[in-house]
Amino acid sequence: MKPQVVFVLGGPGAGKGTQCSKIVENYSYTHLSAGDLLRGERAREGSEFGQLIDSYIKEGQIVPVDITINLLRKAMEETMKADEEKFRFLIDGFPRNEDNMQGWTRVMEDRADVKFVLFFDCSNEVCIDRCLERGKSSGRTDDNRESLQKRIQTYLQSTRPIIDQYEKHGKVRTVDASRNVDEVFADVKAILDKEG
Ligand code: UP5
Ligand code: MG
Repeated sequence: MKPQVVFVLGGPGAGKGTQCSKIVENYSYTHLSAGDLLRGERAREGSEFGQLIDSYIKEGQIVPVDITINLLRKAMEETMKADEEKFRFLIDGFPRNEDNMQGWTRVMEDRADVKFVLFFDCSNEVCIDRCLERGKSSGRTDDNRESLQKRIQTYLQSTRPIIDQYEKHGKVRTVDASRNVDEVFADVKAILDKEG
């Protein structure tokens, strides 16, 4: 069975991870956060990419796709190997720029079907407030004002154009993510119930 993929995009702190967790509770999807995979690789003893990932994340820059795509591919393969019924994936926080898109096309286009992009639309102010609030306890090296400015810049310059490209092909399902978690999820449910 070819893996079925939903890309989950939106600004830093838009609620991608929160909503993906709720989707997993209610639907047969596996959640893969590209950011979490990169943070895991950064923490892995013996990783040759630890320092590079660390500095990219702090600077709000997008890690070269070869690293990210290998982590995603491995995670997908391992999931399906362990349970062949698990072929539906939420890929959260990827693709974020043109380099990511090219990497996906090169490595994954023939191995997986992208169904649509779930886009959590949220103002920069709300995104920043949520991340600063989370930063009080998250331990994330990028939940501070300085990194957040850079993350927002990168999002606007590099990721929005990717969302726009998918939009042109009618592939984007947009949710107003500035509301509370349950209100946002009600819209997510309506989309998933319709799209299958
Ligand atoms: N919260 C969530 N929903 C809420 C709601 N509706 N109302 C009120 N509060 C809400 O939520 C963030 C915070 O807001 C939480 O405290 C939550 O409780 C609250 P979360 O669900 O974590 O939002 P999310 O969109 O997942 O935010 P995250 O910070 O994870 O987004 P980013 O896209 O910035 O982070 P990510 O981990 O994807 O990437 C981090 C870095 O990794 C990138 O900047 C980049 O350097 C690198 N990266 C790559 O290089 N390549 C990749 O492919 C992916 C990442
Ligand atoms: Mg996240």
